[in-house]
Amino acid sequence: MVYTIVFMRHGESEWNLSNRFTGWVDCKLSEKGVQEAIEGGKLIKEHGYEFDLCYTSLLKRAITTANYVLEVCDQLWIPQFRSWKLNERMYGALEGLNKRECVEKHGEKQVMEWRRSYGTPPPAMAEDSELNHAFERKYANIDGIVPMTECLKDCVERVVPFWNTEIVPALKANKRIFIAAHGNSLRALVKHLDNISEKDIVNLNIPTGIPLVYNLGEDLLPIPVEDKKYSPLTGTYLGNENEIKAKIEGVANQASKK
Ligand code: DG2
Repeated sequence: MVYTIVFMRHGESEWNLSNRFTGWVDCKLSEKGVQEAIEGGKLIKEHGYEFDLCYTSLLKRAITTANYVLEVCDQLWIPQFRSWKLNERMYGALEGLNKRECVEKHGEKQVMEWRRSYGTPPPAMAEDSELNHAFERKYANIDGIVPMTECLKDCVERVVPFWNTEIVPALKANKRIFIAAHGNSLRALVKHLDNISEKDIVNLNIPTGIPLVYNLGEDLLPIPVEDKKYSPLTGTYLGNENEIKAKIEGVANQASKK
């Protein structure tokens, strides 16, 4: 039995466009992001993927992306489930700051540590920040405490249990699944699936709006492939390889000096 699952980072958001750390700030897709979501949907349609369930975060950039994708491939009718556990990682006091300006202020090394290290969270958001998410109605009933900052490890600690308790049983019940989520919640998921080390996950960047297809075996782990196009991922992105690699590079460079 092969279980196929399709992941996609949402299309470009307004804050991706203005190069700001976003985290749990609930910003919209940019015009380009809407187009990316539609194009992602077209690719899914062209490849003939059909879904029974869709999962997203509680953030509108992922929810809207899922809706565009499912509309384009005429599957808007399938049940959709939303969970904060698929949210972007909470970016703490960096939320709202421009990534390049952060580099100018704190240096490339420090910002890289905050963005990509496995275990170092950015500074916590101030309690009195107007962005403090603890008072948002959508987080009133979460099981746990609204985080004031998160590193990738924290993200893994919520995403992987969600995978094990929600997604795995659905896959085992032969549900075909589409997940629209975020750069770092997806990094957390593929780290788990592909058993990527803490050292190697630092270099993994996920592009916006590109479907990422995984074939999983009976053990719900990726079926090994001979040629990993997007190493260390076993999964494959749909679309033009050169364009996808350029987009991945673009994400990596969002917080470089250039
Ligand atoms: C981005 C990821 O999250 O940023 O929070 O700024 O996927 O929701 O746009 P997304 C953010 P980086 O970790 O790539 O800087």
